[in-house]
Amino acid sequence: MNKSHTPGPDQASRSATGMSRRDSLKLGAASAVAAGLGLAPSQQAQAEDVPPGPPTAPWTMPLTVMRPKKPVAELNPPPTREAGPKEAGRAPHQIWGEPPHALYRIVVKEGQHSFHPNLPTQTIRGYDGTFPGPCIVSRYDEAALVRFVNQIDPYAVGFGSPEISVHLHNLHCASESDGFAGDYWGTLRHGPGLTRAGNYKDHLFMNYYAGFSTDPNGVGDPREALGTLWFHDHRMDYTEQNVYRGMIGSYILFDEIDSGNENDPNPQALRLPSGVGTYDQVLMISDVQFDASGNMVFNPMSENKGHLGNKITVNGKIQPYFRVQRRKYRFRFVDASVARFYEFYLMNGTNSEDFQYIANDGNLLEAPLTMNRVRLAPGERSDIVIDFSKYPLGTKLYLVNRLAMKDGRGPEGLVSRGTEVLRFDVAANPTTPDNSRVPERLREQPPIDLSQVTKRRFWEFDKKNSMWAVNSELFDVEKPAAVIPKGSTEIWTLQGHGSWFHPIHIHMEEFRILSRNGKAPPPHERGRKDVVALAPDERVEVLIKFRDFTGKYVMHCHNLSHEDHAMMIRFDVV
Ligand SMILES: [Cu+2]
Repeated sequence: MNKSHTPGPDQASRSATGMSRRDSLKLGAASAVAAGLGLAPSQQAQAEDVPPGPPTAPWTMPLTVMRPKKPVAELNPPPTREAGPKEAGRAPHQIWGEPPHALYRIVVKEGQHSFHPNLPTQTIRGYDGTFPGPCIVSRYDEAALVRFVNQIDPYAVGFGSPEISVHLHNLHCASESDGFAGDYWGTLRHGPGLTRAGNYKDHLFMNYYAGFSTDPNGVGDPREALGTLWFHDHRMDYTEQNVYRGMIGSYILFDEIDSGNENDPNPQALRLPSGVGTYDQVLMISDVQFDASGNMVFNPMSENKGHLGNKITVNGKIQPYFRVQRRKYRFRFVDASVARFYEFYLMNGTNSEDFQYIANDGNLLEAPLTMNRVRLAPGERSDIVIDFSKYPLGTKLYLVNRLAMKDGRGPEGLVSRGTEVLRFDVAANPTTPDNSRVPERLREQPPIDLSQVTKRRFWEFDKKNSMWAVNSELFDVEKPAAVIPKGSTEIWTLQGHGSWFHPIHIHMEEFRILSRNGKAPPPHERGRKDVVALAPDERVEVLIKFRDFTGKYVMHCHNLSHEDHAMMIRFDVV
């Protein structure tokens, strides 16, 4: 183990909790958790090295619809700028004025979850004890304060860690609320980024557009608006296990342009299909591995390749159906899987159907694209609009993943048939007129301006002594690999090596892809992004600014096994 990768203060005392992959490598294969590696016959083309899993009858239950979580009237004790006496020892909120406007309380705890009626109920660990966790709907004109209460038994056994660090993926966010990998906490233990353990931790999401601190009006740039975000665990060394066990949730941001109201009289409003939980649907995609008896398993000894499941779940269900009206719907895909890439097609019989592709990584494009596929790497998001008015009542359409993966190395290519993961049943005519639309112009993008670039940095993602490394170094939670003056604009070169894919995610700020192997990125990647899937030996150049907030952040591979296996850097904005 690299000496620079300092364990947190809790780790020496860890006993009953799950091992990290690094722990298990040290202990050797004999300590591996026994796991049945099952695979459904329909998925054999995707993972031929994994034996079949338990059969599950398709289309036996409806899609779980993600509806907005309700805020609470007050929190007790009330939130404060400095961490409260029973709160995990975080740094003070960088911005603190009026009491925040929407308060949420999310309890992180064990829960009983059914992925499918043919399988036994599983003990998951998630936000509010559900898989996936709740959906928070927020707006750019109001801050949200989310109190995460950790009720996981600090002596809990099995895979995963009772200490957590919640990251809201994609938010332009102050460091103390970003879920830094070393800021993990439970009721007994804490990571090196915090001063003490606690019962809860408040995350303040200001929902400011990037650039607010240099905008004379303090508003920031609406061209930087974010839309489809998700939160998940980020606890150093255990992120994969905690995410796999259920610590995922969604967060949606609206503003005046993407207002979440298809009947909005404001001429600025896009009037995209609206109503989170009605015509605006979050689809969180996770693959889960079940053994022959139908139990969810995780093998922390899977050679740190990346963990693949044998069943693909959509909002926590295997092959659900969704009854739709003959009208337009917005779907927000989130690849919440720990290692699996997807390429989804909308199949009508043997035809793959077109739809409007409107947002990549949650960011509306300048103009919609007509596409017939959604490709996602772990951490990526895509928003599409499907117009079901084209199809007669009774039509059944299937969302099919055709991207094959044998292991965590990366996609192998397309298979002809693929795996059906969700069925759309065109079941009714609209009960009210569909006033939604997909306008020809969506959201203007900030210009790509290279004149402000002050620094170039080079980051190479490769293996080093059987561990995943960045520039040959393992993650050092105490030491920044880059110290960046606030307000800087930089070009980062991300270089892959070998035969592995690495989906690279940078916290705090989005980037623009300047080139992929010297060529322009494909049209759907020309907006702002926060994850870029680096193909083997690929070189990607991105333009990125570091605005508004200071503190410690991370860049890492979003194949969570690679992340836990130290393919991560800390960078500090000062
Ligand atoms: Cu990777």
